[in-house]
Amino acid sequence: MRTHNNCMSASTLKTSSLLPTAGVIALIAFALPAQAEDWRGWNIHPDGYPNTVALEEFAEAVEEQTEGRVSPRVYNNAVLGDQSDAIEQTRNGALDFANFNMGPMGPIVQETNVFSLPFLFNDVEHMHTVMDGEIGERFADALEDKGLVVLSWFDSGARSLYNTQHPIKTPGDVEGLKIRVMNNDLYVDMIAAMGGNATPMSYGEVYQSLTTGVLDGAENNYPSFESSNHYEVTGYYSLTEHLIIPECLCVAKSSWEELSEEDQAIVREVAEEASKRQRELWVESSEESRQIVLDHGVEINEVDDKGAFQTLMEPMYEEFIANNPGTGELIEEIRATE
Ligand code: BDP
Repeated sequence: MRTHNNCMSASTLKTSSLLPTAGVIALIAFALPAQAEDWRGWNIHPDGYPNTVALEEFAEAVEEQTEGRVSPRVYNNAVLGDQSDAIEQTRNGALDFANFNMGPMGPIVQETNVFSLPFLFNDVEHMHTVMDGEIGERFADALEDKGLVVLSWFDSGARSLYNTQHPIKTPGDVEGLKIRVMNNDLYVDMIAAMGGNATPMSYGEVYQSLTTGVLDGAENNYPSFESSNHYEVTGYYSLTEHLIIPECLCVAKSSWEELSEEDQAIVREVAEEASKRQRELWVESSEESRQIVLDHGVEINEVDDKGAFQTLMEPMYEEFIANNPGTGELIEEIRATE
C-alpha cells in the first residue's frame, strides 16, 4: 500500500530553533488529515472499452466522493502484467484493485472454475441473475477467502470461436485447429472435446501468434475480438457462444481493510454504479464491434446446432463433478435460477 500525505509535512511545521516536544508532535499528528490511499488498478483492456470506461468513472467517483481519501488510478492494456500475475499481485496487495475474468481466476480460486464449464448459463441475463443473487454472494465469499473483495460483477458477454481457416458450424469443423485459450486447463479439455488443439496463452501474445500461424484461432466476445484487432487477421467468427463468464470488480483485501467503514460504503456504492454502467456500455459496444468486424469483411455465422457442441461437453461435466464434491448440486442450483 502506497500512501501519501497531501498536507504540509511535519518538518515544515516545526520551528528551526526548537526541536518539537512530544506534545507538539501529538498536536501535529492530530492536525494532519488522514493519509490518502493511492490505489493502483489493473485493467487488461484499451481506452474506450466498456470495462475501461466503467473503471475510469469508478476511479473518478471514488476520488471525488471520498474527498481524496482514496485516490484510484487505472492502468490499461495490462501494462502492470498479465492477468494471472495481476490476480496474485492483487491478492498480496501489490496492486489495489482490478477487473478480473473468472476464467484465469479458476486455477487460483478453485470455486470459480464452475464458470469455465461451457454452456453453464442459458444466456447473459441468466448469468446476471445468478451473480446478483445469493449464489453470487457465495462466490464473493470464496474470493474474499483468497484475498480479493468483490465489489460488483461485470459482464463479458458470450465467447465464440474465430479462426483463419473456415466457418465453424459443427464440431467437425474444429478438428485439428490450433486454438488459443485463457490460462485454465478446463479450456484445454473443452477444445479437445471439440476435436481441436488448445494452447493456453496470455491475451497480449495472441495477435502475433495468429499472424505467424502458431495459432489458427481463438475465442472471445465481440468487444474483445474487435479491440484486440484479432478480427484483422482472422476471417471467420462463428457464434458458438460456448462460454459466458462473469467478471469482478475486486479490491485487494489488505487495501480494503485500510478504509474506514464510511469509505468502504462509498466505494461499494460507486462500484455498484460502475457495474450498471459497464453492463449498459457492454450492449452498445457489442453491437458496435459486430458492425466493425462485419465492415472489415469478417464472415460471421450462426451455429444452428449448438446442442452438438453441448453434448460433447458431458464427459467434462462428469469429470468436473467427480473431482469437485458439491459442484453437482451447485450446477443444478445455477441452472434452476430464474
Ligand atoms: C476478455 C476478458 C479478459 C480476458 C480476455 C482473454 O475480458 O479478462 O483476459 O478476454 O481472452 O474478454 O484473455
